[in-house]
Amino acid sequence: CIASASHIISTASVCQNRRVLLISNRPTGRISVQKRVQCIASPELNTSTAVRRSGNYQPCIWNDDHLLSLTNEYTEDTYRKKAETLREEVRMMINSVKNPLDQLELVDNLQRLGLAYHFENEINDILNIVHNNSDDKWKKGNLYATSLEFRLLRQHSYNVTEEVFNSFKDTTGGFKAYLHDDIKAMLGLYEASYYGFEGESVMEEAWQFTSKYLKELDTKDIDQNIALQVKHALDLPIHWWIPRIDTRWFIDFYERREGKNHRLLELAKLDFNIVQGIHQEDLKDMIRWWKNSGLEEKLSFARSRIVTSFLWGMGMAAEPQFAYCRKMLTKAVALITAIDDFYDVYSTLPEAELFTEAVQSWDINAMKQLPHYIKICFLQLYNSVNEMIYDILKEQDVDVSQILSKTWAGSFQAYMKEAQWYHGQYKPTLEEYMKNAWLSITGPTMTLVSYLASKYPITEKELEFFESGPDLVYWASMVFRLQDDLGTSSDEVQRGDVPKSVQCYMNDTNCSEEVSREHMKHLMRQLWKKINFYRADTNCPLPKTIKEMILNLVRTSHCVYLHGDGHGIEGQEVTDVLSSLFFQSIPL
Ligand code: LA6
Ligand code: MN
Ligand code: MN
Ligand code: MN
Ligand code: MN
Repeated sequence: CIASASHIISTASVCQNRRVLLISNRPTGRISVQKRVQCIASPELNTSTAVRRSGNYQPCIWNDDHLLSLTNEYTEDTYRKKAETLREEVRMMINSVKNPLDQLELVDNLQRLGLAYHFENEINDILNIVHNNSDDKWKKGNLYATSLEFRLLRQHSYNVTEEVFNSFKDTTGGFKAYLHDDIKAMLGLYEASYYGFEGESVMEEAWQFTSKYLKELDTKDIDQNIALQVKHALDLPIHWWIPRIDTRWFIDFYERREGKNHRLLELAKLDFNIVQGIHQEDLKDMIRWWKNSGLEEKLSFARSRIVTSFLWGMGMAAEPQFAYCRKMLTKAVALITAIDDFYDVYSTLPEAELFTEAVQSWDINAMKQLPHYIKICFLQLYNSVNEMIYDILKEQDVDVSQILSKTWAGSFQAYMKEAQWYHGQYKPTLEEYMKNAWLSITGPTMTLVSYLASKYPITEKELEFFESGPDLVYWASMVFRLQDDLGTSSDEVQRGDVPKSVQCYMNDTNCSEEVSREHMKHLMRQLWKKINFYRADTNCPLPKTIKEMILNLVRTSHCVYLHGDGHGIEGQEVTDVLSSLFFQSIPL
């Protein structure tokens, strides 16, 4: 129930707390230096005798040299030209479609085929026309059409009410039972229900009604294309997939369709391959950077995950023009992954304290106090972040050093808190845990990096927005954390770590792990309603694309952790996804 979500994760108390964590000025200068010297003298800092855990992480499964040797014919100009010609043909086709339902289906297809970024004007024109159309004959009594229109308009932040579904409900208030005969409509309503806001009871009921139906559906006797669609939708709704993973799936799906448009399909495949060629070059850059950093060899205890790190960067910013953004995000994730293992697995508590202080001071002089083995990691972080600060100062004349270093420090302060809890064998309640865990998942850092590295003109208003600890980032981070815990906490707790959300809730309520996991899934869906709301909020100064990147961070977490710990353990499912996204082109 919704009440339990707000009860367990109280917004007000968390909001107050997070402001402090984000912007507090930590002691600097002489006082902390003295403290560090004391720490060095303590026996716990003896790096050779400390008791250390192991993450038991395997080496990265990708072979760097092989990946660096890849070449891609789709980076050639001939394909670009071919795509340009096809794009103009498709544009003419789009403009020739006049029936509202056909127009909406076309918009949906364009988006799911990964082509929306070429046709933004056309799509906006169609949605405007449909939204302002007072004639509703085309959708009256048609749940499929009504759901499609609702989903697309909500996705694009139009003001639409859940009341459009009232005519599909019977006198007792439930959805009409005969709707069961129409799988396509049920699927449509299911997908639409993920765009609900908090307190929208029709939307909640739509989800209950359709998800139960789809889960129980016997797919043996139905059209196999629809069966595939149902499975894909139950894995994740459209709203929660990383667009590009959905696109790779949808291209195959669309190809099997009866009434497909061959031009559209041809363009989708070609565009996918061209963009893949761009991503491959970005990824190769990142592999070279990571190899060159030497951190894989130097930090033997840490995960070396440059390819999956790139998945996060690509997941947040896939479009060709965001190469810099993708790369900055990839670097951030690769470093966060390694430093997270330092805090969670390898370091002693005093070592972790020194590292946290060093990042807080953002001072190269702090390096000399650090245990030797982690210096190289600190310096890589320091240089990478400063390099970004430099690029932005050079290109935009804006100094982002304060906000960026403080936000990074905020993530590590939250890591530190978890380390203290672990070493003190403290078991937080779920509420207490989440007050810290939305920061320790590094959502604020990742979203700030995406904004700063997007190359959009940086404005004071937007910087203030990020500094204020915005709700959009907060709720996105909450879902990201819950999803990470669902994917990783079994191993974490076994190896020795703080209880994560799943375990905290078990401690709080004495429930089984299974019940707790179901509760977390329930919470994630409820919290997405807040994300939907704050994304549509007109007070948010961020460009639409940046808001989309914030949502994409959450979506990437859903995809990476769909079948367990795709980031740390790199199971077959994630490996297959990575191959299909980055290494296998689609045969034309
Ligand atoms: C999560 O690992 C981790 F380190 C990541 C890099 C993935 C999520 C973070 C991003 C995208 P783990 P913990 C920056 O599950 O200790 O160990 O916070 O994270 O649960
Ligand atoms: Mn490797
Ligand atoms: Mn960890
Ligand atoms: Mn951690
Ligand atoms: Mn985790």
